[in-house]
Amino acid sequence: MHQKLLFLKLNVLLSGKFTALVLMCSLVGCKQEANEVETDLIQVENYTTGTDHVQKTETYVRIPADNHITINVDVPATGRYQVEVFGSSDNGTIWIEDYINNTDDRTYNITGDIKFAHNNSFHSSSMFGSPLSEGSHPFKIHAKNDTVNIDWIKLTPILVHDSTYEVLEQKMQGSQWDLVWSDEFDVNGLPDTSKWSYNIGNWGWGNNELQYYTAFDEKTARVEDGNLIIQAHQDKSDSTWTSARLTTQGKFGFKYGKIEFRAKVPHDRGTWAAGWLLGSNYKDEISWPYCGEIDVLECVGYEINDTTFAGLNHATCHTRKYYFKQGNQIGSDTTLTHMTDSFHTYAVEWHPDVIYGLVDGKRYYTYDKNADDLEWPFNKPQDIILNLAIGGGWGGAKGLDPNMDAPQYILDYVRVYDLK
Ligand SMILES: [Ca+2]
Repeated sequence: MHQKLLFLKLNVLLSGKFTALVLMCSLVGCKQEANEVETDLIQVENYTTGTDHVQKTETYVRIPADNHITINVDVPATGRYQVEVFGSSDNGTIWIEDYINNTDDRTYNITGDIKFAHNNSFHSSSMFGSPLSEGSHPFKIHAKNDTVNIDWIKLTPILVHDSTYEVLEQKMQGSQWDLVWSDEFDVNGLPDTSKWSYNIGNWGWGNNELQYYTAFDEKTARVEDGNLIIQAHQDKSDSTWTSARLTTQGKFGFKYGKIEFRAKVPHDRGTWAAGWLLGSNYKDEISWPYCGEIDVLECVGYEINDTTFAGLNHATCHTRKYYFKQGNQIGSDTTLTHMTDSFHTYAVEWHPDVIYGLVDGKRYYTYDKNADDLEWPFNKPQDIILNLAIGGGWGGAKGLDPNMDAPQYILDYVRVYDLK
């Protein structure tokens, strides 16, 4: 029931955010993994294929904008990784595509844009939290905006995937809702580690989101006066954002039931608050959307009026048959008042053959079970996730409010019920 942590690499420890995580983890009794997973520098000049304009020297590869190379990378264990690149560019960035088992012809961007300082000298640049499964992966390294020179890349494990947890399966026959699991957020301080673990990093989370999710940091996630507060902050020196993403992954999986989030959401343009469910068998981008996703509370700031706080909540199910990258996801929205200054209860009733979305007890969304696993992966456990993103394909579609100052996503409780 603990997170296995693989933290001992010196270059990881040199990062302040990760040093804090290691220290806090030892305080709360997480176990550090003794067997360090070793990874080597991957010399990119040994690439297998490249587009026509790629040039190779003895020590590095020159990739013009909109070109790429493919190189095989051995991932030693399923988990989350730091992806470090040693390279240079004047105005270019790179992004890495995991091309493993790409039978769907999708784009598995596992790093977002990795930037370089504009001085054209070789240096190291990293993204954190990339989800990868064990095995040999063909990576496509893409250059964007300008030519990029790359000498090597390196993967360092941050967290090994933990798939051992308790599954709570709810009965869904009867007329009375009965509480089976909750966090009422009534003990001040860091969130309860018997219920929540942290997703960490800044790899873009599949949506080009801007924030770095930190862990064990009361600045980004704390319980205060009966509520969980997830708060985003912008570093004034380098303009980067931090926030938090909590998950029951590795602690509790849920199958069926009513799941409620009582929450206030931020109204600032550029924010994206979410309370949702993700299939417990998610382990890398290839496993999504086969694992299924049920979005219960999804509110983007630009849809919420800055004065009245009236706006929209969205409920959506993503499955291999229907999901947003195909543009055919099945969702619905509902209008609400006072979303930022008063609590509303965002809920889903998940039955073996149908999912309903509700706000304040009023049903506004239905997703029906259909033929097969591609349409209905919802007969397997799902994890609960709470996060506040900044920017990204949806939340950032209208830009960021330049005056936004430390927006808060406030949850009074998360509750799971069965029906009997
Ligand atoms: Ca509470």
